[in-house]
Amino acid sequence: MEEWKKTTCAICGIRCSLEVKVENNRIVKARPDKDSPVSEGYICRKGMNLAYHQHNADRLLYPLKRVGNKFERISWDQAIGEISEKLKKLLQDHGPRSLASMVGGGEFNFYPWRFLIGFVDALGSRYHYSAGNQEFAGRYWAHGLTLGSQLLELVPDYKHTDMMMVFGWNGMMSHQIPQARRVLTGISKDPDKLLVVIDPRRSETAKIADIHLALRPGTDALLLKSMIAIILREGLYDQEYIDRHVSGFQEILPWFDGFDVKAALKVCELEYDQVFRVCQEFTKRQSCLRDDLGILMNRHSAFVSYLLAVLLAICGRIGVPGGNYLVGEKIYSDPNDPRTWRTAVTDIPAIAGTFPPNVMPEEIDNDRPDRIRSVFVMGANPLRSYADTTAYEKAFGRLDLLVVAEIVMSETAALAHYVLPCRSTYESWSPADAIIPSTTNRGFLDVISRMRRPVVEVEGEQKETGEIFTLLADAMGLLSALPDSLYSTAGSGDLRTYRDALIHYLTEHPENLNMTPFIVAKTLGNATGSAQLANYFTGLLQRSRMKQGEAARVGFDTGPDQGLAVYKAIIDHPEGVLVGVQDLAKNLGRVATKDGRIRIHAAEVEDWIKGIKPDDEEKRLEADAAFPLLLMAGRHMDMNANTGMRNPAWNEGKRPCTLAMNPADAEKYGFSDGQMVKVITEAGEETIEVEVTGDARAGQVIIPHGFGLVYDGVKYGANVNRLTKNTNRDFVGTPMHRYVPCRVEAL
Ligand SMILES: Nc1nc2c(c(=O)[nH]1)N[C@H]1C(S)=C(S)[C@@H](COP(=O)(O)OP(=O)(O)OC[C@H]3O[C@@H](n4cnc5c(=O)[nH]c(N)nc54)[C@H](O)[C@@H]3O)O[C@H]1N2
Ligand SMILES: Nc1nc2c(c(=O)[nH]1)N[C@H]1C(S)=C(S)[C@@H](COP(=O)(O)OP(=O)(O)OC[C@H]3O[C@@H](n4cnc5c(=O)[nH]c(N)nc54)[C@H](O)[C@@H]3O)O[C@H]1N2
Ligand code: SF4
Ligand SMILES: [Mo]
Repeated sequence: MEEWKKTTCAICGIRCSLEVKVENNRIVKARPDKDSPVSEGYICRKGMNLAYHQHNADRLLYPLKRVGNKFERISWDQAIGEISEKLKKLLQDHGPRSLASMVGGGEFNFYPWRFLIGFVDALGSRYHYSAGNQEFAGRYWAHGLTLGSQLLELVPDYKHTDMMMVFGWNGMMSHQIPQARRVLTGISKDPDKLLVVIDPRRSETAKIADIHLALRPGTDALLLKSMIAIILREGLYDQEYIDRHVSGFQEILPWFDGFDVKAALKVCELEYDQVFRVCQEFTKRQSCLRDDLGILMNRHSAFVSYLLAVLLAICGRIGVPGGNYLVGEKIYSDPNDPRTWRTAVTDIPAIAGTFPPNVMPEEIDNDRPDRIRSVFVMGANPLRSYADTTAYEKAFGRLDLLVVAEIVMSETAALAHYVLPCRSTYESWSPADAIIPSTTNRGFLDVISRMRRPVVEVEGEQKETGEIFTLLADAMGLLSALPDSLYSTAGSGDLRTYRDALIHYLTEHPENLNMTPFIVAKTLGNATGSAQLANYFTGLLQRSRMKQGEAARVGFDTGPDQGLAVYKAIIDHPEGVLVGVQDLAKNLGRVATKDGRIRIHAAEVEDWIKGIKPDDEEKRLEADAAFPLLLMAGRHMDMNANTGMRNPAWNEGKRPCTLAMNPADAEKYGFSDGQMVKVITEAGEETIEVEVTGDARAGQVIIPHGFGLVYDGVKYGANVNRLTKNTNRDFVGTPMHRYVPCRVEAL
């Protein structure tokens, strides 16, 4: 009999609701879930091919220990015992600063992060490296200054907007907002709406734009400074909004005084009239803005994010219908606070509590006594995902302890001392919603929750990541004796009595509050078979004990059992349950600066903004004779899913990993389609096949990321991060992957 089970896609951060067909414990097909209020029947090619992610030859089944050049299968007891002994010794000899965590992109199975981070925190280290920091650090930094919180995002209200302006985002390929292709083609086709795309090349999104500003790569700072200067000079800004919600307006005026807009736009290779028209439309319409890696992983990353916030603020587009709404948490790692940890060698402060993967090799590969000596990796593959594979190989070779919690034998796991096999998303309980607010076409930001349940059984000894780090925490002596009441109520099957016992225990022992996830995992998790489900339950209880704030619960009683009722509804409805509605009229109340105003003047940016001048930028942009082309190192397209789709069979018959080159460059340098070439950069070289295509702008070549994986022992495609130098980064540590000087040579 055909069995379709409801779950969600874990291949990108959007997490569309899906149904999967399971035969003999294998996912054989995936289709969109039409019942889901989140994705409303939406799916993309990656979701359709989910089975390649779940079932592949590299899946890990047992704990492994490296002995010489080989891995040996060991028991869980041995793995946990040996890792904890080694770690205890390292911490004793070198202190907590010698330990770091590394978590990945937020795709797949993001929920267990908290266990690794909680584990490392409890051992006294604040060195949390994350993929998020490698893409968003600049934005976090800018939003910390302007909005008072590094984790507040400006999410476009694309349902009500009549103009979406896009900087360096190729949503038609990468998604990044729910149902991206539907939304973008909808705006594009509507004669009353405008889609403006700012991208050096004719990306898939640029192709459907009403206006495409094909600026020269790396010149967004000049363009933004020009746009703001135009808006100020022409009086196009929203004075009433500024008076009510913005601080520092008068103070920023001198930054733009006398700025030569025409000369600047010439450097950007853009027409003044066209940019002027975009400014007029943006200020007169219910406009919103969306930016992404094209600017985040590019020159002046953090400052460009700052200018975007200034642009939105002076046009009155934050927290208003059709504009950008504030979504996210209140977190600010103040770089001026001595309690904020900084990296030892590269002196980079934590941003939103995390550190950039770009600097990790330097933090390990040095001779300081406080260098990093042990790293725990979970859900990340730094040996393919982060800049400078060569630097990583060397640095990881110097670690005393590298533990990788993975579902596959990744390139990073292959270097580990211990590899711990995790259950995949489809073998565990894992909440689907946390990062991206679910926006449906009901017209406001609904809060919808979904919980994924196991749809297939494990075929080996894999454990939930939450359980693995609970075992490690216990072995490290971090879980003090817990009262019998927690075990007995956990085993009773009555969640109410467990809840009461837990609240009682934590009230008596507030010092153990930060160990709650592990306490819950060890008691309720063990009794019910899932550390992650148990924690989800207690998480909901906590929320219901708090005031709901903007997200007033819909349709649930507000009594003491509210959390339990919500929990049951979510378990029963994997397609999603509406648990709250944000009051958008109060959205601007989320601004977390001291006076509650969007702060557009900050001393930190003054010198830089003044220094952005056409002549100086032109000089900085001049190509080095040895590296005449610009490599866009990493393209997010339909044939990659970061490093999460290892089996190359899902792309059979396609050309997934090529060097995209404009026909003009192919002719200039004498390359032909299909020819094998060597791409050379400051960091290294890699061999790849040329694809002659208008997808690349003249002077620019493109390689996707997520390839060069060694699947079932064979490498396929080029590893773009062999070509990226870890030191080619912004001051906050973000890699300049969209701006890598290179040359191409025939083989
Ligand atoms: N040059 C270049 N490099 C890039 C980019 C680029 O544009 N250019 N893009 C970057 C971006 S934006 C990102 S977000 C990063 C992402 O890079 P990473 O942070 O490395 O994340 P992923 O490749 O998404 O997944 C990493 C690992 O998680 C494992 N995994 C999957 N499911 C589970 C699970 O349930 N449990 C556990 N423990 N592990 C699991 C996968 O097997 C995979 O090996 O790549 C970056 N790398
Ligand atoms: N299919 C697929 N989808 C994915 C992923 C994947 O691996 N595969 N990964 C996911 C992840 S983790 C992420 S972070 C997102 C990333 O999603 P995106 O940021 O949309 O991905 P990119 O392909 O880097 O697209 C950025 C755009 O910026 C443009 N660009 C390059 N240089 C410049 C410049 O100087 N200025 C401007 N204004 N634009 C420039 C590029 O031409 C490109 O069209 O994708 C997610 N979705
Ligand atoms: S958009 Fe993302 S979540 Fe949705 S099907 Fe595609 S890969 Fe999966
Ligand atoms: Mo990403």
